[in-house]
Amino acid sequence: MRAVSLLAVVGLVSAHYAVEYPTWRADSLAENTTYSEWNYPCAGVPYGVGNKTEWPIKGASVALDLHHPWAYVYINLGLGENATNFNISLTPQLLNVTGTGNFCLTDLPVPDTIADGQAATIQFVTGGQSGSALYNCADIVFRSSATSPSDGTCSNSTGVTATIVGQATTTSSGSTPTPTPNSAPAGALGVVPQTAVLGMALAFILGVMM
Ligand SMILES: *[C@@H]1O[C@H](CO)[C@@H](O)[C@H](O)[C@H]1NC(C)=O
Ligand SMILES: *[C@@H]1O[C@H](CO)[C@@H](O)[C@H](O)[C@H]1NC(C)=O
Ligand SMILES: *[C@@H]1O[C@H](CO)[C@@H](O)[C@H](O)[C@H]1NC(C)=O
Ligand SMILES: *[C@@H]1O[C@H](CO)[C@@H](O)[C@H](O)[C@H]1NC(C)=O
Ligand SMILES: *[C@@H]1O[C@H](CO)[C@@H](O)[C@H](O)[C@H]1NC(C)=O
Ligand SMILES: *[C@@H]1O[C@H](CO)[C@@H](O)[C@H](O)[C@H]1NC(C)=O
Ligand SMILES: [Cu+2]
Repeated sequence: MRAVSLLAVVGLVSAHYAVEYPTWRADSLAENTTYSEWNYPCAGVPYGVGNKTEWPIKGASVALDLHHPWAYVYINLGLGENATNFNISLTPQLLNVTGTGNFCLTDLPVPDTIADGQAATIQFVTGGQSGSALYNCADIVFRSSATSPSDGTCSNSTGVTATIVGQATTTSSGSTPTPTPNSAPAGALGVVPQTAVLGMALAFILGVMM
């Protein structure tokens, strides 16, 4: 096991998350590249490096491999080749996803104006306690004939659950979060005690070292 020096901690913080489906533009966690998930909008991976996945217009899903104890997760869509404006939200509710491992969202709300053959880029964003964000992108072509991977491929690991930020209700894996018109994030974004921050930092380190 590696010694937890300050340098190691800096390195460990770069463990972040992976996009399992659709195929990401490039492996932004690979150590032999200059890519970094800290970089907006696509982890420093230029357009054209990756392949395009044929992604269903109806019943579209995404799968992530999360490495942190919890993270805000939001997913945006930018239309066109080499999109730079990710102004369509596929997660209208800000999610706090707890647990590490596979996280799968199904039936994402793709706008019904999108036509077969439309090129686009999905932008994945995860946020932490400090407000800093981590990015990844996946390039796609919408296809009405395409189908998402079956449930076995896209599933939630045990203990991975999502809560809509600003809403008290916890949804367990397998259930769909219920939208609330008046959800206000203020309560959930309140002050966190210093001990919690320290605990989180340790959790980050331990979570990544396992
Ligand atoms: C980085 O390493 C991976 C696996 O070790 C390899 O497949 C890939 O080609 C390498 N990329 C570059 C840019 O060297
Ligand atoms: C793109 O697809 C080709 C052919 O399937 C594959 O060899 C290559 O590794 C893929 N590139 C990326 C970045 O996934
Ligand atoms: C994509 O857009 C960026 C920003 O406008 C530009 O720098 C880059 O050259 C474009 N890439 C391709 C492959 O068109
Ligand atoms: C989203 O961005 C695209 C590309 O810049 C633009 O054409 C479109 O009008 C924008 N849509 C909204 C709802 O802002
Ligand atoms: C995974 O969990 C989320 C949130 O709890 C839920 O919305 C989603 O449907 C689950 N995925 C699967 C494949 O059950
Ligand atoms: C997100 O969930 C984690 C774990 O349940 C919790 O510790 C954290 O405070 C939550 N964050 C917010 C802002 O609600
Ligand atoms: Cu990280």
